Amino acid sequence: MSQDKQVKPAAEAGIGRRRFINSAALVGVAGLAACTDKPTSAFAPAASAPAAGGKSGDNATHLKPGELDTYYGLWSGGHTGDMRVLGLPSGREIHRIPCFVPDALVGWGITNESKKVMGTKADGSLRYTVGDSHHTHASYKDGNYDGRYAWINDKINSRIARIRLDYFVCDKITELPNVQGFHGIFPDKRDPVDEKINYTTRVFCGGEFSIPLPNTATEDASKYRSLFSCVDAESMEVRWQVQIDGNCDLVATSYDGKLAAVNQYNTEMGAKYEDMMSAERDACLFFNVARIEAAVKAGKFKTIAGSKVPVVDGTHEANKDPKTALTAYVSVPKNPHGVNASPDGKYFICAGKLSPTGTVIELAKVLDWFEGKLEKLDSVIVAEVELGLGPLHTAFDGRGNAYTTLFLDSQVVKWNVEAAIKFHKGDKSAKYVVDRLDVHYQPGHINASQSETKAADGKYLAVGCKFSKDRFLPVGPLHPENEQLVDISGEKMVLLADHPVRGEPHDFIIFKRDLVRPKQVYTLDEFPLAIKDPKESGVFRNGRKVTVKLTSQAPAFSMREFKLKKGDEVTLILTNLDKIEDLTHGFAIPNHNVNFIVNPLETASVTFVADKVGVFWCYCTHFCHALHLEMRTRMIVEA
Ligand code: CUK
Ligand code: CUA
Ligand code: CA
Repeated sequence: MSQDKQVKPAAEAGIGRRRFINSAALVGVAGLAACTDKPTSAFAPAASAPAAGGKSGDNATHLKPGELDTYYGLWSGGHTGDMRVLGLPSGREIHRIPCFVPDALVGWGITNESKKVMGTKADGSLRYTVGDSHHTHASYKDGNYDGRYAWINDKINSRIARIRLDYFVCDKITELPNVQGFHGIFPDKRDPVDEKINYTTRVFCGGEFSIPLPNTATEDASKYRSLFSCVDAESMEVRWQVQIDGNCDLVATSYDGKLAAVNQYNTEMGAKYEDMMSAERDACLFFNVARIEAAVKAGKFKTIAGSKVPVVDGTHEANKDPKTALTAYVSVPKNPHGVNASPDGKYFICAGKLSPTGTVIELAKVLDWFEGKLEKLDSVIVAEVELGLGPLHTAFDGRGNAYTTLFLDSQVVKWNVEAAIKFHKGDKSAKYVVDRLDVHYQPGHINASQSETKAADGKYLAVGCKFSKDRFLPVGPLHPENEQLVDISGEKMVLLADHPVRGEPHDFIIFKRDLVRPKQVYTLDEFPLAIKDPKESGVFRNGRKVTVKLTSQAPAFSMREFKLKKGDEVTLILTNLDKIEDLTHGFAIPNHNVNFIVNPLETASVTFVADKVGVFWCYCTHFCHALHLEMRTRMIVEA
């Protein structure tokens, strides 16, 4: 970082720097947390920064009270397994959408409806209560977001969740069979064959960890394999998988729908990090989507024990002939991390991580190779240029510039892709590095407004800094992450703001607010169990199984008390008949582990055993009315 002049950008520092990162990168990574350099005041948030959109002189991130943000941001929640919704440029967190982990506010993992989405064991308890979400992406139409869905991964349990962007709720979760460490995720941007399908119908998922297939206690790691999975965007079923050599990390897709790619850092198929970084080069692995689907249709697949999903062979051995190949392994420098698609549709950029380089791959040439028109696969690489230390992820401004995070340098480097290609071709006068900006500290993901769409608008850049160190008031040993916002509307990047976030978002997308049309009131028809009239309320007994039907209308529940017998297995269904926007009620039962909310015209249900005799005041937990505290009903459990 430039406040510590000992560390120069790699492009200036030359070959010695490259050697350093090849041999000592992991030592460098391990030492980061102990880094003690203090930022100077020059790096404090720029109060007088020019605002994106041309309003110079005031801070673009400060919205006046009542003023709305112009962009939505969808952030992954990391270990909290949720998706977070931010407004930008203010950076205000507006919402959290629970997916993989129970959430006490809405009763996620408590209500029967949410448990069904999350998945349960035979005894009705949740299959998993932990998650680890990294990547979030949304559905496309005509190369831009269409506001239908977003998806998010759970690395721990290899689950993919879908979020409906009309209600901003998770409606489906699928567990990928025979995959461990499901990491990268990216929807396709259109169909590779059918002209009419110009929107997302598939979501691609990369398996990062290799395992024995089927999973046995095999110790020889060279026998482990990874799978690349395709999930149907509508049904959320796994359509097919590809067995590959090496592993998958991040995923990118092309605008023509023909190609998907993953960066591979463990082509060595090592089980220890020393083994995983033993080769000088790894790969960016391309998938020919139409050919894979044709192979599946033609029955050229196997299945792996315990799963019916077709698995095609994407290994080196089976894909030597370009004209029939399903996959192409493009050699890129050591342990690459991100792979990102440029908004002009021409390139994928693979960041070096353990190499200080960014690799630019021309997609037209990859397609030529698959047609047998390109002799050497290596010639799909049109640039491999030095960017700085520890390049990870890349964003774009739609004006030909790429922005790559440099984890070890704690910088963002802005570079011009066409200039980098010229430089690589031999024109050493081509200055491809446009600007460098210190960020605080050790950035991972980066994304610009509309970056991964054809409508990249080059206004804002968000940088997910993994370490915040001294940027916020200390709160004990656990520091927040620092999400920094940068104005990229001009030639120079301008740091606008720091936003603390709870650990640990990895990835995020930022898009214009008019691309989604959220509904703020449900309709009763969305819910098969809806109680449409308070008169349908009551206690309905079928032996020990009891159904309690209840509605809410501020400030009362439809029954002021209801009676049960000790030992009853109770299913309580609650419909909120208030139809006014923002009028949410809660429902809590003391000592029964029940608390959930119902939004306007929403229905939710819970099942529990009334195992204690007594009076239990069920009360509204969500402030709704002047008589909110009085909004209660008595559950009377008799012996
Ligand atoms: S990974 Cu976290 S910084 Cu899971 Cu996308 Cu690169
Ligand atoms: Cu209903 Cu508070
Ligand atoms: Ca490697």
